[in-house]
Amino acid sequence: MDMSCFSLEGKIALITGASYGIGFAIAKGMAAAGATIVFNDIKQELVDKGLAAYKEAGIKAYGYVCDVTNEAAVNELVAKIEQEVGVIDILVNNAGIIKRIPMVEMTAEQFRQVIDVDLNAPFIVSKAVIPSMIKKGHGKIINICSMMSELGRETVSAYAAAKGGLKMLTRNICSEYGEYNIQCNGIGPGYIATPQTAPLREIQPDGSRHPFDQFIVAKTPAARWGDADDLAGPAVFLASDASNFVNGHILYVDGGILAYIGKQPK
Ligand code: NAP
Ligand code: GCO
Repeated sequence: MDMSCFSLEGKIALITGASYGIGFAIAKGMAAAGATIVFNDIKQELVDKGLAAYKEAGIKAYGYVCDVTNEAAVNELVAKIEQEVGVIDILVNNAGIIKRIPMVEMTAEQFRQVIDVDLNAPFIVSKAVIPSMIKKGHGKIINICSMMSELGRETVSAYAAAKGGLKMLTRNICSEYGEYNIQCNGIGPGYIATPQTAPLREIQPDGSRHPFDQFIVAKTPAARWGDADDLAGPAVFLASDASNFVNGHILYVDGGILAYIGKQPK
């Protein structure tokens, strides 16, 4: 088998919200496979921080300021990228937020904010890039889903609703645009050590590990939190020609947590 099917040489990848965290790790992996990296963040200072981090990693990335919930700004961003870099071959809808609030204490506005970033924005950005992918005759869209695309837990009602919706948006883009050689898949990370989950890993005043940290390690067959770099290989696979007949699939990269009922407490 010709392994060049895993190469991303000559491909342009837009990873949203990729100044750091999972997006940054996925971008590094795609760059290593030959892709040209384009990313955005909400604030110039974060774009600058991201550009410096990419440069330090030996990657010449293109960074733009853009709030992915703003459709006009996203359309402008895509047009600018097409003009300055080229047509986007690979889109990773990575930008996301979470608000951990008990549902009955969460305001409708807070719920909407999470849905806006985690579900509406992937719709907006995908809609902006698909026409050019159709013209080009191919495209890859990777939506960063979650364990919460399958499971619920206390305080994450908005996030779970968004990520569950993102799973089905992934399947619908697959259904609607598969005939144009566009593959739309999801990656469902398990619990990954990034700024987003830092509050769940804080060392307690008595020096012990956070109870949720202990819970997740016990619930994960790999017996560890994931590292953002654990997601790079799966992302390269879904961005490459190696996955041209994989469509509408959510690839869980979770150390086995979804497969495991959990240990009997000692
Ligand atoms: P993170 O560390 O909080 O990074 C999120 C990134 O998204 C930041 O760069 C953030 O920029 C950006 N962002 C947020 N709102 C944005 C907007 N409106 N427009 C543009 N950029 C925006 O999160 P992460 O842990 O890397 O997670 C990345 C993705 O993976 C998210 O979709 C998350 O839901 C998902 N995920 C994470 C885990 C995990 O355990 N960490 C597991 C499963 C899925 P700012 O810094 O400017 O806000
Ligand atoms: C939480 C975590 C999770 C992870 C991830 C798991 O509060 O439960 O933040 O939601 O971010 O989505 O896959």
